[in-house]
Amino acid sequence: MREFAQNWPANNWSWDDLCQAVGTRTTGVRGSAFANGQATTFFPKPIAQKPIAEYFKQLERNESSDERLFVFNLRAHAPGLEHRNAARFRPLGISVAEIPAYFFGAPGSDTRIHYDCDWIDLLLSHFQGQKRVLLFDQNQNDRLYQIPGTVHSAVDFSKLETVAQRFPLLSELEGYEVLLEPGDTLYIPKGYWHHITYVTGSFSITYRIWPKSLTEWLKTGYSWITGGSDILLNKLPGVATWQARRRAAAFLTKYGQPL
Ligand SMILES: O=C(O)CCC(=O)C(=O)O
Repeated sequence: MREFAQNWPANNWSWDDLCQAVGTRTTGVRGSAFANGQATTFFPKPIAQKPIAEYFKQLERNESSDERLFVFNLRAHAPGLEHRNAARFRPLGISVAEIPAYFFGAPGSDTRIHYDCDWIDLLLSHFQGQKRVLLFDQNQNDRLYQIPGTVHSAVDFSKLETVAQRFPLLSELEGYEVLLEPGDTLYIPKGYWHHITYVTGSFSITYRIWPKSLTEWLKTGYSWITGGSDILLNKLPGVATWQARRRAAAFLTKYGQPL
């Protein structure tokens, strides 16, 4: 929806406003899961701790790096800003949870291809710069080399040219590509794979559309329980390594090649 979020307060925040709003708070910035050996990990782990305002200034200067803030709680770090947008979707007949998830990225960084584990419709509104999004339906799972038991693919989409030979089914992929500009909102249906490339320093806010039927609620509730327990279990010593080994073995069986 081109320009849907053009009148949102977030579209008027300058990098200076954002720096002032976060003050001297610090946070962990995330990097590329593939570069940091986290290809089978659920959530990317922070690669560095830094003042949030310093990171925002890097984005303003458009400094290339693989640093991102992923599902960032800007509301907690910048309570002085207006974070309520749920009512803005009402004219469309859409009811969303008033729980904004923020995503910041430097030019050249990317969010690895995945689909959201809670099996829910998403609305991603974009601000400040440009972002390229690739979208794929669930019927593309095998062509995307899904890692069994995860919402992730074995393919590093930031290096498509170099990895294409290793993953021949990629040549049969069918999907969508869109370049988001400030004020645009993208609907990502439940289960849709998304790969995000930050073309310039920019940020987005994602809202989740409440499930509409009992069946949808049951599926989302089940995904919250299984996804949540997976995240917690992986924090236990040894579990993440054991899971990685199990997933690598399942991948080899399924695709006849190592992960
Ligand atoms: O914009 C991004 O970097 C990631 C967005 C995303 O994964 C989501 O909204 O679920």
